[in-house]
Formats: sequence, C-alpha cells, structure tokens
Amino acid sequence: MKRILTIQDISCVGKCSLTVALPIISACGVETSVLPTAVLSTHTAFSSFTFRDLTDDIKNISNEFTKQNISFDALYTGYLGSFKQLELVSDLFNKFKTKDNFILVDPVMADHGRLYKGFDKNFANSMANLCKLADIIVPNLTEASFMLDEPYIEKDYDENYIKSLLKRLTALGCKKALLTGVSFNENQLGVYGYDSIFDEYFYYHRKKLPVNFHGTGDVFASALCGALTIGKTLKQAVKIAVDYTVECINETVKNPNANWYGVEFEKAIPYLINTIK
Ligand code: PXL
Repeated sequence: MKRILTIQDISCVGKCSLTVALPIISACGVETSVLPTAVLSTHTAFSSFTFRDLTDDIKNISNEFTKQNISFDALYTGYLGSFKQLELVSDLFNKFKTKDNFILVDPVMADHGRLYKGFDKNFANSMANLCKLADIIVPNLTEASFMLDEPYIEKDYDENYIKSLLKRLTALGCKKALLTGVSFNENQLGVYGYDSIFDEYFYYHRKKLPVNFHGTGDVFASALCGALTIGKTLKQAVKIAVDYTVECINETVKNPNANWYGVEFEKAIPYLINTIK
C-alpha cells in the first residue's frame, strides 16, 4: 500500500488541515501518516482559538522515522505556522525525497486578497522558498500573488496573465504549479495548471457556484495528493479533486443548517471512492 506523510496542523474543530487530509487520503486507498505541527482548538477564522506549537517535536519525530527506516510515496504540506517550521520542513524534504516519490506543497496562508491571521509578507517570501523544493504546488491566486510580489487581481484578468503567473511560479524551482480559484467569467471557476517539463498548460473548470466555503482548498489538495499517489496523471488528479470539491460544496448547500466553518466533505466520500476506482 502506498504511504504518504502529511505535515500540517490539527484544528480540533473546523474541518481543515489534518481532519480533512486523513479521511480523504484514506478514502483514496492510501496510508496517511501525519506529522502534526500544532494543535488548535479551531482554525484561525474563528474569533478566538488556542494554539499549541509542536515545532520542537518535528525533528525528533522525523529522526525516528529515519531510524525506523520509514519511507513515503509522497510528502504533502499544508498550513505551517512559523518560519522555523518552514525551515524544519525543508530539512525533512531533503531527508525523505527520493527519485520515486513527490513533494506537494499547498502554501496555505491567504485567500480573497488577504493573508490569514499571524502571517506577513516575509512569511510569503519564505513559503516561496519552500515551494522551490516541491514537485507540485497548489496556491490560490492570493497566495501566488504574495509569493511573486504581485498585486492581487480579483477578476478581469486574462489567460496570458494566469500563464505568466504559472511560469513564474515554476521558475521558483517546482516542476508543476496549479493555480486554484481561476475564473475568466461569471459562469466558470477552476484550476489552471502548468507542467514546466512538457511546457504544457491546462484549465479544468466547472460551473461557478454563488457560495464560498472555508476549507475547500484543503479538500482539493488532499484529494489531489491521494489521486496522484495512486498513479493518476496530473490532469486526471486535478479533475478528480475539482469534481470531488464541487460535490462537497453541493452536499453542503443542500443542508440549510450546515456549519459556516467547513464543507460537508464526509457526505461526498462515497462519491470520491467511486470516481477514483
Ligand atoms: O484551511 C486552511 C487552514 C488550515 N489550518 C489552519 C487555518 C487554516 C485557514 O484559515 O487557520 C489553522
């Protein structure tokens, strides 16, 4: 069985990071090892939360993995809370990267033109450095703009603009970049991808829905990671992950009492299992 290591926080309530990655990657039929970087009572979009920093454990845990001869078919990072964590994770990448596995970095730090609580421009620069070590990165438009020192453009951009961002993202050092939340008109929303090895662009989009939910980026990245790990091509994995994310949103809007803080991804897990077969 394939095994991945995902490195991100546990937000006890909030449907993001590890509480999303674990069930979704498991549903893809992939063993999901975790390296929790922090424990929060909820994610940071809540008005208050606790934050137990686990930075000091990262090195000891990864040293034990080495001692026990544990290897991974993919290394996948999401929300990372500090400069020190970025540094430790880049050491870990250097230790566990092989010629047969891949590194997926989701540079979680911003959305809708704004950085999440606790992050600043310098953090975005350091995250861009971590992206250099990745095979695939999956920023949204806001994260890409911060990492490239570009003003955030919300809409009315064209395809050439998106392609130039993608080219510059891969110029950081990663081979493939996927920009999420790309929309050229009111009816479509999707993921624009660029594979720098084949110099190939692609756009996979669905109908734009008039809603916005927290945590959909984590759902997308987790399904993408699972699909890639079991051997799907980049384009196949993007389609699986986008379609699953749309399914999660559709399930959530059906429920008038759905929580504001995340999508009902659990209800769409049977759909994911069926489509990934
Ligand atoms: O969904 C990304 C995410 C993950 N982890 C924490 C967060 C967020 C986004 O706000 O706050 C702790």
